Amino acid sequence: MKKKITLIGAGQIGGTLAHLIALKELGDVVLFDVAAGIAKGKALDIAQSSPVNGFNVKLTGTDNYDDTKNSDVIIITAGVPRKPGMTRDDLLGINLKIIKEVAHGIKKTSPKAFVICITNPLDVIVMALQKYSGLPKNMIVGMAGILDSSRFIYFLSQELNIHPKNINSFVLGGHGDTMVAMLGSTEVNGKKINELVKEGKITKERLNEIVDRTKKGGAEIVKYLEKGSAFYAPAASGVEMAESYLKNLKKQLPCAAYINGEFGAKDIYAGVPVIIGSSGVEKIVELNLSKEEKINFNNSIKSVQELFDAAKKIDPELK
Ligand code: A3D
Repeated sequence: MKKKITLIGAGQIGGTLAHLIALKELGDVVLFDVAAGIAKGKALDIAQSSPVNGFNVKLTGTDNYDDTKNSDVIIITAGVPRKPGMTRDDLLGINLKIIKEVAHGIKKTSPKAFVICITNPLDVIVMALQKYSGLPKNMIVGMAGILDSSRFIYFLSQELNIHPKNINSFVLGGHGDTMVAMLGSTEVNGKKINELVKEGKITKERLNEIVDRTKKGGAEIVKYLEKGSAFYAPAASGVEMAESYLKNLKKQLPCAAYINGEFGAKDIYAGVPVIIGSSGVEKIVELNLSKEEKINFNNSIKSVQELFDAAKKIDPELK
C-alpha cells in the first residue's frame, strides 16, 4: 500500500515538498492549509504534471484534519516566514499559536506518524510541538541541520571549485546565528579542511567568512526575495529526512532532535547527528568535539534554552 504523506502548510515550502515527493513517488500527498484554496490549487497543479513527469501518486488539498487521518509522515511548515530585517526569533509568538493548533490536529488524527517540523524558530517550535502533541520524542524531529550543512558545503564547493559530493561536513546546534559548523570533521576529498588551510588552498579568514555566510544564509535569501524566505533547499532537506524514514535508509543526518544527556545537554531539542530509520530517530551519534566546537555548541544550546524560556512566558502550558 502507498504511504500517506501529509504536508501541513501549503505555502512556498509545502508546495515544493509536494512536488518533490510526487516526483520521487514517496507516497500519496495530502496538502493541508487553513487557506484551503491554496492547498487544493497546488495539489491539482502538481497532479496535472503527472502525465508529463510520469509519476503515479495521488495529490489532494484540504483544510480538514480528518482527510489527513493515519498519515505515515507529516511535514509541518504552517506558520509565518521572515520578512527582511526580521530574525527567526521574531516569529516566536505567532508561530507558537499556529503550532499549538497543528499539534492538536495531528495528535487526534495521526498519532503514529513520523513528524518533521520546519516552522521557525525551529528548535523551540519543534520542542513546543512535542509538548503540545505528547507524541513520542523519537517521532518528532526538526529540519535545519541538513539545510545549514548543505549551504556550508555548497559555499565551500564554489570556493574550492570542487563537486559538493566530495565534501563531507555538517552544522550542529540551534538553527540561528549560533549554529556551529563542524570544521574539525570537515573533509574535502578525504582531507581535513585544516590541512588545506596549512597547504594554503584556502585561508583561515576565507573559511571564517564562509562559516559566517552560512550562518546568515537564510537572511541573504530573505533580503533578495523581499517577500518570504528560502524554500527550494529547505524542501529538499525535509524530503531527505522523510525518505530515510519511509525507506528505512538509516542515514546519518544533522537534525533537531530531542537530546537528553548527549553532547552534555539535557531535555532540549537542537541540531545533532541522528540516524533516521523506520523507528524514527533511532540514535543520536555522539562525536568528539574540539574545545572550540564544544564551547560554541554549548553557547548555541544556551540560546535555544533562552528562547524556550521566552516561549514558556508566552504560553505557561509549555512548563
Ligand atoms: P509560507 O509560504 O507563508 O507558507 C506557510 C503556510 O502556512 C501558508 O500557506 C499559511 O496559510 C499556512 N498556515 C498558517 N497557519 C496555519 C495553520 N494554523 N494551519 C495550517 N496552515 C497554516 O511560508 P514558507 O513555506 O516559506 O515557510 C514556512 C515556515 O518555514 C516559516 O515559519 C519559515 O520561517 C520556516 N522556514 C524554516 C527553515 C528552516 O531551515 C528551519 C527554512 C526556511 C523557512
